[in-house]
Amino acid sequence: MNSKQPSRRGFLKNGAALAGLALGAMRPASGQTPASEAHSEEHLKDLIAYGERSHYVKSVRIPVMERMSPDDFGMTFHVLSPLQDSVGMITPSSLHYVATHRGSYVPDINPQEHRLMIHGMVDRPLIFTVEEIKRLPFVTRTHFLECSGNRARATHKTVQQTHGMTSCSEWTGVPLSLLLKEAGVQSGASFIVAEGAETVKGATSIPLAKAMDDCLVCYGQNGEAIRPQQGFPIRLIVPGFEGIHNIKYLRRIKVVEQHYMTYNDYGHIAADSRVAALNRQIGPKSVITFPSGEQKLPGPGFYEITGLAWSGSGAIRSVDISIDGGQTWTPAELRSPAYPMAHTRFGFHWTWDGKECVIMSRCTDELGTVQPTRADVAKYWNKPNDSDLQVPGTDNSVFPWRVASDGSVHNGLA
Ligand SMILES: Nc1nc2c(c(=O)[nH]1)N[C@H]1C(S)=C(S)[C@@H](COP(=O)(O)O)O[C@H]1N2
Ligand SMILES: [Mo]
Repeated sequence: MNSKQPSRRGFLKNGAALAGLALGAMRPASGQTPASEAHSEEHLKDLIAYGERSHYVKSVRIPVMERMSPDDFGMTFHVLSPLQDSVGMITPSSLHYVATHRGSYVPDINPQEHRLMIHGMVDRPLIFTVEEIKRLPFVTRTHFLECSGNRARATHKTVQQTHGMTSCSEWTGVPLSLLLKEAGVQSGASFIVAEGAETVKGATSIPLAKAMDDCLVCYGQNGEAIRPQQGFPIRLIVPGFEGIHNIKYLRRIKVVEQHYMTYNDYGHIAADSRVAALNRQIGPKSVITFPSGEQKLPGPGFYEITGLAWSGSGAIRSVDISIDGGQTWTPAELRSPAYPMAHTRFGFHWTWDGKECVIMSRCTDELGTVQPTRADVAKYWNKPNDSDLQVPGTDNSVFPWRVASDGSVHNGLA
């Protein structure tokens, strides 16, 4: 534990500030309704078969500000995960962000009819059923996904709006390398093109080295089948690469000699190799989820600043917090396992003095790469560092929350 932070024992001894809270919590619960009155027999049967959260819990996904979902055609555009309510490091599947389906509805795929074809520059082109994929040796790994559209604007109010296009799940599936070795990749191949099964196909080019390294063909998400919005029955997971590479409804992998300009790559790949590289692998990024925009601190006193950190290049090594707008930094504690290419939860003891301040987090990954400031990012792309900085690559800059003296929390870019 960092020496500048109060020790946990000291914190418990100084529990007086929280005594009022504890008393309230110990009062016997009243007004409980017997289950039989609250639910019909039908509903009770459903609940026994498949659980649901308490109706007191209201946390929900919302569409991005810039475009409504469902739209006039009943289609879903980008839908944001409620990071302000998140705890731990796993996003519940029902609250995972959803990327636009590129002009298609979420496909309703019968897993018995679905096939995955591997062809192109291989010795033995193969077609797998989902059952055949499930018979193969599998791994379970925790990885985040993030859309390149996940960028904070001054108009955004909450962390759901500034950062909600990232989520983290426990994924289960077969290493793609195993399937490719089974097919026998021919010499001269350097990329794969992966394609989804929708009307408008999601397709993407991925370097063969990445495909053979840690990509997974997944059928499991958080202990059950992948949800339709996340790619049922199978999806590709490309750990640490921009979300668009993680092809849902995966139905075809073609091994090819060079990068293919696919539907998805168009607009995401630039002539500038720096842009192309940044579009693939996501840099170290973090955000404070509490206290965050539109939350309110009831008054001065003890709080735990908490949030999430992740990197496309490996595990998170450390997170620092600033409570003075980035002038000084103090280490936070990692409060979850720090898996490679996974959300990592951090926490930081903070006693708020009731004065206006700007809080921010900054992470460092296992390569030693430090999350850049907005000024760094603006300078790198040769753009003015104004409140609506829009960079060509994934924006992983340090993000500020302004805590006003009345305890209300606001977007620090506004
Ligand atoms: N088949 C298919 N796969 C896809 C997409 C798509 O439209 N179709 N969108 C991609 C984009 S842009 C992102 S950011 C991720 C998002 O995954 P999610 O919707 O499960 O969060 O899926 C990618 N895979
Ligand atoms: Mo995306």
